[in-house]
Amino acid sequence: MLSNEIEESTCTDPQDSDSDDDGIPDGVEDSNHNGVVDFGETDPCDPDTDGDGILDGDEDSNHNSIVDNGETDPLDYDTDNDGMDDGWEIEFGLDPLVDDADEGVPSESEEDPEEASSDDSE
Ligand SMILES: [Ca+2]
Ligand SMILES: [Ca+2]
Ligand SMILES: [Ca+2]
Ligand SMILES: [Ca+2]
Repeated sequence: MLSNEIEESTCTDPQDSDSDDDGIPDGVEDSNHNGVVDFGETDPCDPDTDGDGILDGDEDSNHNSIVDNGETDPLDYDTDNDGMDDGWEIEFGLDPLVDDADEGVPSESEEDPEEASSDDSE
């Protein structure tokens, strides 16, 4: 049985340019082509590298391995750091690129204490 040691260590198939079928070619995900998922690279064996429920190829919609304007970060499950996963935000109609954590949560606890004492008429 012939085994290719390099290919054996990863899931990547030389016959398949997109092993995890996330839309981004293996060679773009493993941008330095060393068979290792380095810092800043998406995993060519995992269609959802950050596990936020959105495929890498949907986050990096133009498949260039760069987080462009309007794209979520395939390496950050919470691109806008508002505490909600990108996939969760999309599911609930929020914008994963906008911190909308306190949207709809009223924070009107500030009342002017001088408003209460209005007995000093002119
Ligand atoms: Ca891929
Ligand atoms: Ca993802
Ligand atoms: Ca991109
Ligand atoms: Ca978020």
